[in-house]
Formats: sequence, structure tokens, C-alpha cells
Amino acid sequence: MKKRIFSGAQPTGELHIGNYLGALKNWVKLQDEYDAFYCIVNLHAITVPQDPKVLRKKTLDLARIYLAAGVNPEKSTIFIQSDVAEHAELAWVLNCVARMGELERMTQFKDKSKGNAARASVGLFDYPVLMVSDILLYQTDLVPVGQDQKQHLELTRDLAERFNRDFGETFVIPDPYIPPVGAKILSLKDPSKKMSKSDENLNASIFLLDDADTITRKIKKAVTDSGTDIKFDEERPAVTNLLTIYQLMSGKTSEECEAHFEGKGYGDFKRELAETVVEYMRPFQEKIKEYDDDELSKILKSGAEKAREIASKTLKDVYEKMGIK
Ligand code: ATP
Ligand code: LTN
Repeated sequence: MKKRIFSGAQPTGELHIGNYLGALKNWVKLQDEYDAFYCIVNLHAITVPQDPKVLRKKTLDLARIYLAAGVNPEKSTIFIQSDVAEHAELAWVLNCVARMGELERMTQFKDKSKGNAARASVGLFDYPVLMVSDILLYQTDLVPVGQDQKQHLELTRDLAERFNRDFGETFVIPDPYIPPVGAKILSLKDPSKKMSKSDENLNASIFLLDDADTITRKIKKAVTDSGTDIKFDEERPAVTNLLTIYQLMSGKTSEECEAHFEGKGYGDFKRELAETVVEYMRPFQEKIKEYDDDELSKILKSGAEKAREIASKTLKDVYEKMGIK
């Protein structure tokens, strides 16, 4: 029996190369070896206000992005979170297992509520519990995510262990899969922050659908550090970030990257980086046009059926163990 993977992304904003290098790329790589479930987490999206029309469109667009990135519906199950009601049901149960103090420590909530918890939705506070439910419903072994989700994975393990202890063996305890390189691609404008979909500065991120001129312009305007060497160096996060993008997209080792740019200036480096990013994204950008709405609906419908089969078994077991059913 293959081990199982679960991961998801929110159908909000525009996906950027951070989402791709930190998560999606690994989803594609791991789908051969694992029984993979990739979810479009639209119930997570509404933890902050969304325009209903835009949300509906973005949900289908994100399915198209998964497919164009190389997630193969013959190998992996692709589905929309709200099509499987068990996600919300298990979240309620786990709300009764999670503790306020645990959720209060979540740094994503602190960031996304901008320190003003009183004005944030209860859903935003509870966001991690829904994520825990996504993962545990499928008896997941491995969760490929970027660095920013590490704390949520720790919570997942804690809640699973607590439930198993209190009610008997029920959930598999999942491991995070955080890639050694690319787990935190930084903003092109401020290397103290990660590249983020919700960044107001559109020049801080390279979006998956940016055209060649836009990519080239954004890289040209990206901030750099003092000094001129093009080397990996923790003290020089901006250049290290650009080199990391180059490394992942060129397929070279870090030593090869440094050797390649030895003696060259930022101008040459940025020009070559832009060409590399444009070429790397080209097949994805061509493929995304291939899927029409009918084909997508079929894939998502059969994905939801497959997901529901597993999710309903887990929820039934949970309810029986708790004396609900
Ligand atoms: P935002 O960029 O607004 O914080 P998000 O992280 O909520 O968006 P999702 O679409 O839910 O976006 O994330 C999808 C995946 O991309 C997650 O696994 C997340 O860890 C990963 N990811 C997000 N930003 C980065 C980044 N800058 N570098 C690497 N991985 C990232
Ligand atoms: N919180 C994640 C998205 C997400 C997720 C999941 C990732 C929701 N449920 C389950 C992995 C597994 C984020 O990236 N913002």
C-alpha cells in the first residue's frame, strides 16, 4: 500500500513562484510515489472577506493551476474542500479538542489579523483546526508545504495524538515535508518577509502567470544587498533569495550557481535569472490554456467522490469513538 499525501492551497490572490517552488513542485514530484490528495481549500479562503463571484472563479482557476503544474488526475485526487462536508464536520469535533491557548500561539493568525484579534473573524482564529481536519480525515502520512505552515503541522500532530490518547487509536500522525531549498522564497522588495499572495506591492512577487516583460522588470527592480559577490550568504538575504530561485529553476547545485556567476555583476546576474524564470514558467503557461470548464468539472467531481469515501469512514470512526453515533 502506498503511503498517503495531503496538501492544499487557497483559491485567493495570484499564485506566485514561492507557492510553486515551496509546495506545488513537490506535489508533482511526490505523486508517483504516494497516494496523493490535493485540495482547493475554499472554506479557508472565507476566513477573510471574499467577493463571491471572484471566489467561484478562483476556485476553478486554482484547479487549472494544479493541472498545468503537472498534478495528474490519473495519479492524484484533486477536489474542492467544500464538496466534502466531512471537513467542516471534523473541524467542529476538533474544535472541542483544541485549546484556546494553542491557537493563540499561531503566528499566522497574529500576522493575518495584524495584531488586531478583536476585529478578525472567528474563522481566521480557527483556521488551523480546519487545516488539521483536512489532513487527519485522510489518514495522511506526509504533508508537503512551505516553511510558513510548519507550526500548523505541529498542531496537527498534537491534536491527533491527544485524540488518540483520549479516545483510542484513530488518526495517523502525519509528518511535514518541507523542502530543504525553496521552503521560504522571500519578497523581492523586502527580504525580511516571505513572498506572499496578499502583499499589496505587486512587484514583490513573481506570479505564475506574469508575462516575460513583467518577470524581467520585477527581477530588474528587485532589491539587492550591499557588496557585489553573487554568493549564498545568510547575511545577504536578498541575493541569496535570488540565487535560490536561480538554483531551483536552473537545476544546478549551489556550488555550480556560485561558480557560474563568479566575477559577474548584478546586471548580468539579473538578466540571466530573468531568462531562466521565463523559460522555466513557459510550459506551465502554455499548458494552463488546455483545460476547459467541462473537463475540470469532471475531474473535480470524481475527485470529490473519491475523497468522500475515505473522509466518511474516518468521521464515522470519530463519531463512534466519541459517543455521537
Ligand atoms: P500568502 O502568500 O498570502 O501567505 P498562503 O501561504 O496562505 O498565501 P496558500 O495558497 O494557501 O497561500 O499556500 C500554498 C502553499 O504555498 C503552502 O504550502 C505554503 O506553505 C506555500 N508557500 C506560500 N508562500 C511561500 C513562499 N514564499 N515560499 C515557499 N512556499 C510558500
Ligand atoms: N494553510 C495552508 C493551506 C492548507 C493546507 C491544508 C495545506 C489548508 N489545509 C492541509 C496542507 C494541508 C496554507 O498554505 N495557507
